[in-house]
Amino acid sequence: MDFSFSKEHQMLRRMAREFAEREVLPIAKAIDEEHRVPMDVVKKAAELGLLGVPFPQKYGGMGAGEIGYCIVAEELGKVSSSFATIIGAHIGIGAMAIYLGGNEEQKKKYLTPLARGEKIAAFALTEAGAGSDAAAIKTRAVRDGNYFILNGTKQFITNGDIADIITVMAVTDPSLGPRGGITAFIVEREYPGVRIGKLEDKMGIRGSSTAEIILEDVRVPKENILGPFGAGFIVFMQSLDMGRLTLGAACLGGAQTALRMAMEWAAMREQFGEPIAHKQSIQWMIAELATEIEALRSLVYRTAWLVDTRQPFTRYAAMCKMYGSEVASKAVNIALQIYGAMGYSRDFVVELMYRDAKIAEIYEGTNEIQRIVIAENLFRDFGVRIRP
Ligand code: COS
Repeated sequence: MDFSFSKEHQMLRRMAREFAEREVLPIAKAIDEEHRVPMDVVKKAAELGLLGVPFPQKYGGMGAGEIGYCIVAEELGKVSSSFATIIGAHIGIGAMAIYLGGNEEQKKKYLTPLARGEKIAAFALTEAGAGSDAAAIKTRAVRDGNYFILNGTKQFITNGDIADIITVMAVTDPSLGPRGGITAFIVEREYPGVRIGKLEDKMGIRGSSTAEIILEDVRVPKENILGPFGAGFIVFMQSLDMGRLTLGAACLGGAQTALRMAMEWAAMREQFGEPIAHKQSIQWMIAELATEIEALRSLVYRTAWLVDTRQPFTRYAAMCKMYGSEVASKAVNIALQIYGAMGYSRDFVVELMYRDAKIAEIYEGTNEIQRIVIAENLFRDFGVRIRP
């Protein structure tokens, strides 16, 4: 399986797997039941460098690129979607926005402590009226001398309540829309006027937190503009491209665990005097799922390679997210079906995995939005715009 990975990447996988199995797996069920973010384990991940995997060493990162980060996301996804979500929101979109859009000074000041895991990041785009329609945000940033005054409410923000540094998308010119009218800002949690509102009580990924962030007359220095003024929509879309790829990697991990568990159960569970693995109906489910997992693995690592070799990858990241989440959902559905009534019981972890899987079809852009992104990208190659 690892034939094309470098020695360093293979070592990283071993380290991430060992960490995931030793530190995360044993608490996966408890953090779901207690609806608790395991900050102690996040700290241990930081000590190993796992909170800065793709970022260059000069900014406190591991320098392992997107391939390295996908490896870590896959290994974490195997044991806990909650934990993979915490790390994904921190690295994949929160800190990533600073890496992609930030200037040298911002990278030194903000990315470095994030990559070292001394601080935690969140990515604040979504609002009550702006989910799939990201450009419909209402959060406003108005210039006041050397500052911008931010007002608005961000919703469903992963890590919202634990983040020290929040990348925020706000409207700076309502007449211009996503082309020039939206600017990205780096907001410190400690700035006066930043408040945490409602904490979501969720169906799954309950070991991660999802919070409302309220911004009331928050004074943000103009040095904290992320990327060119008016280009915040692009910075955020580019960050989402990265996040979508690594979400696909986490789904790859989750799907493999579901397949393994389904097979172990099918080999052990006897009905009609023999293991149910002897039944063709079970074999077909397993064969089909294993094939899709292999296809997903190829898609994820090829896309990561495109990123690391600086080639266009937007459409492939959307494919990773869409296909990955659908394979993961199918995998947990098959595992639960094979477990039967046992899988529906909270005594077994399959029930938790089933609840955890659904969100990947929704967050970081619904799978319907991913289909639009893929189709638009494909038609653009033919010189055709499929939207007005
Ligand atoms: N990379 C670089 N630029 C991008 C881009 C990307 N991935 N996606 C869009 N842009 C650019 C476009 O090229 C366009 O500029 P030009 O017309 O000059 O080329 C500009 O941004 C506006 O793009 P578009 O017209 O496609 O904007 P829309 O408002 O129609 O929105 C979608 C596009 C639907 C794709 C976007 O709103 C989206 O991704 N929505 C989902 C949001 C999401 O993922 N939410 C999850 C919550 S955050 S975890």
